[in-house]
Amino acid sequence: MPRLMLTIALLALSGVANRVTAADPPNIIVIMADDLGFGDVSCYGAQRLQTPNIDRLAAAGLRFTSGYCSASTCTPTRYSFLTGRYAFRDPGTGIAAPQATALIRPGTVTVASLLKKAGYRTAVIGKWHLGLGEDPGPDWNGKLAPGPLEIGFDDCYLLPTTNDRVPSVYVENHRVPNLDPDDPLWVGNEPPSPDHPTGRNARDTLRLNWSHGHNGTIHNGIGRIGYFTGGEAARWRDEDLADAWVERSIEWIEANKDGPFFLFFAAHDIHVPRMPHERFQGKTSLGLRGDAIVELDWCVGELVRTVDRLDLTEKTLIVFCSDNGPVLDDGYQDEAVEKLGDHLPAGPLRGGKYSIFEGGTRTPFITSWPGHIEPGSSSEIVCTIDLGASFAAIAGVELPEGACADSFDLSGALLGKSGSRGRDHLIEQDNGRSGRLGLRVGDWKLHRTPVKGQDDPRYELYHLVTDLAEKNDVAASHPDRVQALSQRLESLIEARGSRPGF
Ligand code: NG6
Ligand code: CA
Repeated sequence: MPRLMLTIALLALSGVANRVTAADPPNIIVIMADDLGFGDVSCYGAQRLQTPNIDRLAAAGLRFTSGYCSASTCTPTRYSFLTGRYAFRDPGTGIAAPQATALIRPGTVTVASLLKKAGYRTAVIGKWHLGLGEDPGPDWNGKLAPGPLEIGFDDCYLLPTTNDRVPSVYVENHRVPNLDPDDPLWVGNEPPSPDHPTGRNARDTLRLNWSHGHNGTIHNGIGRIGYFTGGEAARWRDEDLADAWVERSIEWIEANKDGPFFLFFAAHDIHVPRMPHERFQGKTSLGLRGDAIVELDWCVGELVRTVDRLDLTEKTLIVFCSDNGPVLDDGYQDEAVEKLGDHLPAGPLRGGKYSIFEGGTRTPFITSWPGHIEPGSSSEIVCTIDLGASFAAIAGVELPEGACADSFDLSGALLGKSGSRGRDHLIEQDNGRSGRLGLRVGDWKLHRTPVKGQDDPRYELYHLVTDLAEKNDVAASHPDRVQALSQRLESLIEARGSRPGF
């Protein structure tokens, strides 16, 4: 066999067959929900509320039952999604503080920069929470750089931190829009004066009480994490955030309809403080947490309707996912616990936000591209960290040397191509400071928990096929498997990267 043909044959056998490169690269929309659990939408089993728009997306596309985000908190998952690197490799990528500076340094290869290189127009609209600016902190009254525009996004319209962290303003490209120079923003870690109203000294004025933390500056009747003053004209109302993301997204998609475009729609729903628009309040029996899910579902519907209206349905790949698993009381008394009833936010999974149990990182995960993805469901293991390498393959760009260390090209599995496989293994992390990690390999899951004062971590082992809820630790009866998996995990941690061919 001539050498070229042999090479082609070997490539075909060696997993390059999993790769899908579109002749005409599709527009790509990633809709990332915040704190949405595996069981929180009706197409994943929720019965106490309906999510018709998310369900329709799933019915038209692929519904993954082993779709993951890489961490069980926001910042590390977003960091890994954009950079294709496990966040635990880069200390300091846990939940970002209000005054955090840009965590992803300019020049880093990201999903956005890869797609930009392939000729896409790129935008992020919604929650950022990856820091802005340089030391000693973001210049809230001046130029907020570096940020998304320095790592591959052409446009951004942001909730700069989180909806429970100060400052409660929007950021558009490099600036806080509508900022009155006579009313500058001030942001700090301590109250600016003893009489500054906070969730502690003016608790009786709050319209949503806190349960833990969230007792700093009061904005819109709600205590926040951290302190800020000024910028009155630039502030948002919690109730209007979803409308703002949707309105901006529709305008942006219309302006870029000739494509190809990449939109990262980073919903703030259903993160605390859950305060959906008045028209969604009271829509479910689950209280504000359920109502926020309905608001999120409406956002998804608006985006899909826009794509359809512009005749882009068959030209647009939509991915729906979450940034971590569910939490009920995350610091406000919003009746998420009291009104839960028999709703299971994580479905059949154990754990949720902050945890390495499956409920922490296994979430709703849907891909839809009518005419290109055969509708159905998939049990292949896929993760938000893989979107970088997979989108690069779909758009036909090579990954530069050293980029996206842990991002697998799963374009075949994500598009449901027959015979295409997902990951054989995945590391699941929590917020990243504890050293606690999970390793899923096929049907097995190893938990590694560092123990204070001891060299060796403690291991647990679960067989997910017979024990999806991770209730029976079988480590003691499978010492060989624990040893093999823990060695594999240690070598993955030590490695520079885990992507095939990296
Ligand atoms: C925690 C906050 C929680 C939430 C989380 C980040 C307190 C007591 N808890 O520190 O409310 O903001 O950080 O959530 O303040 S995430 O989804 O953005 O990672
Ligand atoms: Ca989150």
